[in-house]
Amino acid sequence: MTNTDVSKVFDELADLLEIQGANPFRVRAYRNAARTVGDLAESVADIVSVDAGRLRDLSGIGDDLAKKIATIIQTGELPQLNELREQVPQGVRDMLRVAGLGPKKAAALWKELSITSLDQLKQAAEQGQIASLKGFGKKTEQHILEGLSQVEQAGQRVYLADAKPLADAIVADLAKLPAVKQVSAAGSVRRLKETVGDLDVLATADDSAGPMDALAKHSLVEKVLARGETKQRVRLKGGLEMDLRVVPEKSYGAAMQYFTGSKEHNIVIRRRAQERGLKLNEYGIFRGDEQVAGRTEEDVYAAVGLPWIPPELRENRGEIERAECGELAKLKLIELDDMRGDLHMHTTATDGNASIREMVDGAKARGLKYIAITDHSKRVTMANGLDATRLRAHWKEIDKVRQQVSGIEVLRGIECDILEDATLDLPDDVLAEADWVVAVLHYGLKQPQDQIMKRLLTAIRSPYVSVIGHPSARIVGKRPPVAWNLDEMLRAAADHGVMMDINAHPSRLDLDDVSAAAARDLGIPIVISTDAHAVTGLDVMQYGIYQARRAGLTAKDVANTRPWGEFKKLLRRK
Ligand code: DGT
Ligand code: CA
Ligand code: CA
Repeated sequence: MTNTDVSKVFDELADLLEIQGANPFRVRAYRNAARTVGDLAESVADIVSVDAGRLRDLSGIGDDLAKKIATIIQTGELPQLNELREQVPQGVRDMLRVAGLGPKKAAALWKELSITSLDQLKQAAEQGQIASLKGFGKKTEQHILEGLSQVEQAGQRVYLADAKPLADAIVADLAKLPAVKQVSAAGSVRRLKETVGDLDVLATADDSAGPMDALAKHSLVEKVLARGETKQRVRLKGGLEMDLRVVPEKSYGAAMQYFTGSKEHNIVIRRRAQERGLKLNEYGIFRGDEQVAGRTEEDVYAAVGLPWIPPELRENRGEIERAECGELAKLKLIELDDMRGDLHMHTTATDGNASIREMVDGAKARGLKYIAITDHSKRVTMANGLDATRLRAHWKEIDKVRQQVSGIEVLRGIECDILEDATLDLPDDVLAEADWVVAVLHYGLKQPQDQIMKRLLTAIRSPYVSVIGHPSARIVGKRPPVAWNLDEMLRAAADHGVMMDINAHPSRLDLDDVSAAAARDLGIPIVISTDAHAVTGLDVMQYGIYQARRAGLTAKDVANTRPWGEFKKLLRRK
C-alpha cells in the first residue's frame, strides 16, 4: 500500500459520500486527508508499522482518520468504502470519469433522471433531457457528450505512472525466485507509453509452474483469469490485467522483441525478415526449420540488418530508417540524472502545499541546481492566483529565501494565464520584472482554432514570455488538446526564441512525444518541468523524461539539463 493507494481510498470515499449528499464538512475532511497522505514525503505504511500513533501528528488527521489509515494499510481495504460502493450503482460511479461531471452532477443525474449507466447517460444527452435539469443547460449537455466520447476512446487504459510501479514490483519479486533465470516487462510499459492497456511480463524458467504459482499468490494479484502451459493471465487488485509468458531461454530475445511491440514496429521488422528469406515469430528467427537467432533482442535485430532499437522508439515513426543509417546507434536518450533544473512549481502563495523554502530544500535534495517558483496569476481565482501586488510581495519572499540558501539558484517566476481574449493576465511592467515566465492556457479551451492560435501567438510574441507551459492543455484520456495548429505555433516559437515545455505530470505529459519531436526538429529548446504542488510533486520528473525519450530527445535537446551558467544565457533579454 503506497501513499497514493491510501489517498485514492479517501478520494473515492469523499466522492461517494458527496454523491449521497453527505455533510460537506465530512466530505471535505476526507478530501483533505487524501491530499495530506498523497503529498506526504514519508510512507504512511512505514509510519503505521513503526508507530501508528504518529499518524495523528499529520495535519487534519484525527483519531478516526488515523484508524482508517491503519485499517487500509493492514487489510488493503476499508469496509466503509465497500459498503458505499454497494449503495451507489457502478454506472453512477463511472460518471466521475466523464470530464466535467463531479459527484454533485452525477448525483443529480441519478436521482432526477434515474440514470445508472454511461449508455443511459449518452441516450439522455442525445435526447436533450439533460439540458433542462437544474444546474445543467445545453452547454453542459454538449460537454457530457464530448466527455463520453473521450471515455470511450480511453477505454480502461491507465496512466503509465499507475501501471509501471506494479509491473516493476512484480518483475522484482519474480526475479527473486530461484527457478527464474530472466524476467522483464514487455508491451506498452516497456515502451514507456503514457497509458497502458494491460501489463505484459516475460520470464524464462525450466518449468513454468514456479513463476505461475508465485504470481497467483502475489499480494498485488486479485484473481487468476486463465492459465495454460506458457501463458497466465491475471487481474490485479485495482482492475489492471497482466499476461505472464514463460518462454525457453533460446526464445527469450525473440519473445521480448515480439511482445514489446508495437504492432506497427513489428510489422516492418517481420517484413525485413521475409525480405532476407527468414521467418520471424515469438520463438525466434528461422531459416527453414533452423533457428538462426532469438536468444537476445540484439540477435533478432542483427538478423534483420539493424542495431538494437530502444523500446521507447518502437512505434514505426522513423526509428527503423534511423537505425538503418546508423543514426540511432549514436543517440544517447536523455536520463533523469541529466536534469539540473525544474522550472515550474507552486507554493502556498497559491495552490501548492509547501513554502518557498520547503520547495527549494526539496529541489536541492533531489540534486537540482536551479528552480523557478511559478505560482498562478490572478485569473485562476480557484487557486488564489496572484495579482501584481501580491506577486511582487511573493517575489520579495523568494528573494529572502535566495539569500538564505546556497548551491541552488531560485528564479522569480510566474505561471501567467493567456486569457480568452488573447491578452496576458498580468501587465508587461510586472512580467518584465520576472526572471522566468511560463505562459499557459487554462480557460476557454474549447475556443475555435483562430482564437486559440491568436492566444498562443500573443504569448509567443511577448518579449517577456520564456516558455509555453503544457501547450496543448490536454488531460491524458480526459480532455483533448486545444484546436491548435502545431506547426504554426512551433514556427513562431522558433522565430521568437520561446521555449516549449514538457509538463511531466502523468496526467498531462504535454507536449506529447510526437509534438516534442517536432519542436526538437525546429531547434526549439525544450524544458521538462514538474508543475509540483508539493515537495513530492518534484518526483514526477521521471515521467517527463520517459515522454522525452519516446520523442527521441537527448540531454542536449533539453534546456534544463544545462549547468546554471549555460542555462542562464538562454533566459530572454528584456
Ligand atoms: P497496451 O497493452 O494496449 O497498452 O499495448 P501493448 O503494446 O502492450 O499491446 P498488447 O498487450 O496487446 O500486446 C503486447 C505486444 O505484443 C504488442 O505491443 C505487440 C505484440 N502483439 C500482440 N498482438 C500482436 C499481433 O497480432 N501481431 C504482432 N506483430 N504483434 C502483436
Ligand atoms: Ca500490454
Ligand atoms: Ca497483453
